[in-house]
This record gives sequence, C-alpha cells and structure tokens, in this order.
Amino acid sequence: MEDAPRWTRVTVEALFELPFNDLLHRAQTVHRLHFDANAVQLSTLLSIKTGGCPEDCAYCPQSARYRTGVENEPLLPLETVLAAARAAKRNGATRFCMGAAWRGPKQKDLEQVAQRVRAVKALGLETCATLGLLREGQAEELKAAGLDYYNHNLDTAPEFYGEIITTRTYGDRLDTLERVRRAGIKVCCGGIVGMGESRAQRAGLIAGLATLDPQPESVPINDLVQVKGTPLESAPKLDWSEFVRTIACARITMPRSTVRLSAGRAEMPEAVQALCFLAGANSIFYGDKLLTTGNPEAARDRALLEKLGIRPA
Ligand code: SAM
Ligand code: DTB
Ligand code: SF4
Repeated sequence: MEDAPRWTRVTVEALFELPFNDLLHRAQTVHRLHFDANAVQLSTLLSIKTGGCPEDCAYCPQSARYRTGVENEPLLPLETVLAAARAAKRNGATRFCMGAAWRGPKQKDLEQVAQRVRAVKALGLETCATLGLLREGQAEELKAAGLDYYNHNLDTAPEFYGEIITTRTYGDRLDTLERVRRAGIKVCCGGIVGMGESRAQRAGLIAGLATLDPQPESVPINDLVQVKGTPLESAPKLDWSEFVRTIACARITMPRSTVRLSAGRAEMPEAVQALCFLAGANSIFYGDKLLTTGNPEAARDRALLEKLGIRPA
C-alpha cells in the first residue's frame, strides 16, 4: 500500500494514549471506510492434534513442560475432523481452522493435514491451519491442498518475546510467515496481550504486525486465557479498557485487515465485546471451544450478534 504510514512502537503508543472516546471514534471511522460495520466473520476452531508440544510458550496449556491436565493425543482421524467441520458449517461458520500442538509438522504429518484440508475445503468452507513453524516447500503443499489461511502469530513485541518463548525465535516466526506469503496462502497473524507486558510492548506488538509487508489479511488479538500450571497462570489481568484499546489500535494501523476478537471471550462481559466490535473487531472464534479452553456457547454468540444487529458473515 503506497499511502500506508510506517507504524512504529512510538506512533502506536501515541494512539494508545488518546482519550478512549477519541481512539474509538477514529477506529470506527477507519473501520467504516473499508468494511460493513454491522458484519462479523465467524471462524470455528478445532484442535486436530492436542498436547505434548515440545515448545515452552509460557501461556500455553499444550506445552509438555507444564502440568496443565491437557493430555497428549494423536492426530484426529479424517472422519472426526470432517464431522466437526460439517457441524461448524451447519451452525453458520464460514471458516474452519485446524490447530496442531507441534513445533512444526513432519513430512508425514503434513500429508495427513493436507488430506484433511482437502476434505474440509470440499465442504465449501474456507480453510485455515496453525501447525507451527514451516520448512521450505511445506507451505506450497498446503496451498496445493486448498489451504486458504495459515495462522502463525508474532505473539508479542520483539523486546518482550524472550520472556515468553525460548525454544523458537521471533525471526523463526518471520521466516514461516514469509514462506506462507510466498506460497500464496493468506496470512493470519496476531498476538496475545495480558501476559504482563507494558503498554509500550503492546504497542510494539501492533507495530510489528502493522509493518509486515503486505499486512496480514487476518489479525487475531487474544486476551490471555490463564491456565493453571502454565508460567502465566497468575499474570496481572489486563483491564478491559486496555484490551479494547488494543483492538482499536489494530484496526487503525491495519485498516484492511480482518481483526479477530479471539481468545478471552469466555470471561468477557458482553458490553466489552460490543465495545470491541465498535473498535473495529470484525471476526470471532465461534463454537463452544477454542483449542483446549472454553469459548462462549454458539447460541449465546448468536443472541449477542442479534442483539447488536450484527450480521454473521
Ligand atoms: N503450535 C502452533 C504454534 O504455536 O504456532 C499452533 C497452535 S498455537 C496454540 C496458536 C496460538 O494460540 C499461539 O500462537 C497463541 O497466540 C495462542 N494461544 C495459545 N495459548 C493461549 C492462551 N492461553 N491464551 C491466549 N492465546 C493463546
Ligand atoms: C489464535 O491466535 N488464537 C487461537 C488460534 N489462533 C489458533 C488459539 C487460542 C487458544 C487459546 C487456548 C486454548 O484453547 O488452548
Ligand atoms: Fe506448542 Fe503452539 Fe502451544 Fe507453543 S503455542 S507450546 S508451539 S502448541
């Protein structure tokens, strides 16, 4: 985008510092330039390979290093995945996202995932996968199977990253994102807030996302789900207003991206979710479960959207 400003931590921090109403007004104005303000996209998640992950992401219930009660399970059979995808479609989701607790897929894993992607795509759903780091050639295989989106998050600001993950670097993540981009798969890339980072570091996350070139098509913003047994089980909870501000900053800095109000909705009051939509969020995870933790029940989400006059898309 030739006219896009180059966002930095400092310029994003200045957005965070605006009075709340000014920030929301600006975000809603930008939102209306590019999107229908009364439509929200629905993505359903399924953990196709749960637990036992060798990585040490401090937020994650699926790391084998923490005792969180999540068991290590094998890859779900094709039929199980298809049944979940059919149910997601029946309930109104338009995208089906498959997550695997791997550092990255081995060749045999990739073939099995490709088979599942093909089958889900054939149902007429958009497909998304999040499988960890990709090696050369793997993104092309996923693309050939019909993968529309690949989710791989920056997670946090480069300067806070080392406090959260030591087994893979921020640079490793950029390499995977580049492979996804080159293969012609749409990029879904966001992060988590509420991990004890400072506001400057939240601004650093948003600046990192906004300076990806091209910007990600989809930007999930997760509010940390504190899981007992993880190192972040008692991180200081982010105030709701700061979460809404983060959504607004994502919207302003990535005007054409779909911003997803992601993890953390199970405990988020409806009024705060409504403010997130006002701040420019236009996608949610829809379905009773995220990967291993809870999400609002689908019927409750339908009622919330109806109450707000928002069309599921
Ligand atoms: N293993 C793959 C990877 O890390 O790339 C894919 C699955 S991983 C669970 C996908 C994303 O989920 C993470 O990058 C992180 O942003 C998010 N996530 C994981 N645990 C979370 C939690 N407790 N709260 C909020 N977001 C979380
Ligand atoms: C993303 O950014 N959030 C989703 C999805 N990408 C894969 C995952 C949220 C996981 C929350 C914790 C859990 O349910 O295990
Ligand atoms: Fe593994 Fe992904 Fe969890 Fe990190 S976020 S521990 S890579 S499943």
